[in-house]
Amino acid sequence: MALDIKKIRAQFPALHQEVNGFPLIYFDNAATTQKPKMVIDSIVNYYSTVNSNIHRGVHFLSQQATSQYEKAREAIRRFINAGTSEEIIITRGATESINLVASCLSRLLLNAGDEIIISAIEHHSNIVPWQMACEQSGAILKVIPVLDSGDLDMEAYKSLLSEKTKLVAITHISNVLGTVNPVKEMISQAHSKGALVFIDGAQAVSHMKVDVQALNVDFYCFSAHKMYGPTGVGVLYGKKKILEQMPPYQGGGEMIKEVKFEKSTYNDLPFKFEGGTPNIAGGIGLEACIRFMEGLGVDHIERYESSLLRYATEKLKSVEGVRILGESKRKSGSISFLMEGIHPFDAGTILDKLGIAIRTGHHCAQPIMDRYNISGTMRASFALYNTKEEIDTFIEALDKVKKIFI
Ligand code: 7TS
Repeated sequence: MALDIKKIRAQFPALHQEVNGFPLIYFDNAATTQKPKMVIDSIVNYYSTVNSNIHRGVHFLSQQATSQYEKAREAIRRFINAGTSEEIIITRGATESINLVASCLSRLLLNAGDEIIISAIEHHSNIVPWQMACEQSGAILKVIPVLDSGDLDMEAYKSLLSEKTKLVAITHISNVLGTVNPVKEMISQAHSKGALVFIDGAQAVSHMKVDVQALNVDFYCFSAHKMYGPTGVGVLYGKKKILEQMPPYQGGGEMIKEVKFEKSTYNDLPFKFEGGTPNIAGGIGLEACIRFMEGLGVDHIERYESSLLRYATEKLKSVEGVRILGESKRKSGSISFLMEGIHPFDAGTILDKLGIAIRTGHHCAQPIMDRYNISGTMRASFALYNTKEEIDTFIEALDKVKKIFI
C-alpha cells in the first residue's frame, strides 16, 4: 500500500503557509521535522486536562499523567524492540543521552591509555562528550577516516580496534552526507574485542526500522523532534546489565530510593538516570509521534523516502556546476552539495526568498568540512511529507540562483 502523501500533508499545519509569498518547501528535516496535528493535540490535551507531576501523587491527575508518561516509555520500547522498558531512559534529547553515557562511563570504565573510537563523520554531539570523557579519564580518542565516497574506511576501523578499545561511538546515519553506516557489522567487530558500542540514531529513527536487539547494540539514542515529535525530549536505550553497573548521571528527586545525609541510595532502572521533573508533555508527545509513524508503517516511510532521495539526487546531478558530497551506495535522509562559484550561504538566502528552507554551513560537523577542504555545504534533507513536485520546484530555483550569481 503506497502512502497517501496529500492526506499526510494535510495533517501538518505548518506546511500550509507561504514564506516570502511562495508556498513553503521545507527541506530542513535533518535539523528538525514539522509536527502532525496528533502530536500537537497530545501536548495541548496534556496541559488542558491531566497536567500534574508524575510518579509522586496519590491524586487522580498525577496518576493519569504518570500512566500517560509510562505509556510513552512502553511505546518507545516497542518502537526500537528493546527487551524491557527498564532499558528506556527518557532524556532531553540525543545530545543529553550521549553526555549521560560519556559522563557515567568515564567514571565506571575508562582509565588512562584506554581508547574510544569515533568516526570522521560524527555530529559535534557525538564528538565533544567523548573528548570530555577522555580529558577526565586520560583515555585516547581514535577516529575512523572517511573515504571520498562518504563511506567509513572499514579496513582502518578494523586496524584501530584492539584490546585497548573500551568504546566505539558511531552515528547510524550521517547528518551531512546521508551515509548509512554498516552498524551491525561494526558492532559485532567491536564486541569481538570486548568493546561497548554506542550508536547515535538521531538521523536514523525517522527513516528506518531500528531493532536494538537485532543490532545487539549496547547503547542507542535519538531525539523526538527529528521524528515528528516535540523538542526537548529524547531517548537513551542501554542494555540493562550495563545500566545497572553505571553510576547515576545527575542527582536530584526521582533518581533516589532513600536520602540520608550520610549516604543516599539510588532508584531502580530506569529512574536512576531520570533526576528531576522531566519534560512530561514532551514524553507524551513522543508517544503520539511513535503512534503516527507506526500508523503509516516505518517500512512504507522508508520506501517512499528512498524514492525521493533517488529522484532528488538524479535531478541535482543534471544541474551543471553541482557537486554532491558523499555518494555512498547506502544513503538516507540528506544530500549535501556545492554549486560552483556560489557560496552556500548566498544560495540559501536566495532559496529562502523563494520560500525554500534548506540548511547551509557546517551542520555541526566541522571535521567533515575539514576532510573535504570546504567551509560548508548546502543541505537538502527530506521527510515523508515532501514530494517530487517540491523537488522539481527546488531544482528550478537553483537555476534562478545561478542566473543571479553567475
Ligand atoms: N547526532 C546527529 C547525527 C545529529 O544529526 C544531531 C542533530 C544530533 C546528534 C544532536 O541532536 P539534538 O536533538 O540533541 O540536538 N543534527 C542537526 C542537524 O543536522 N542540523 O541541526 C541539528
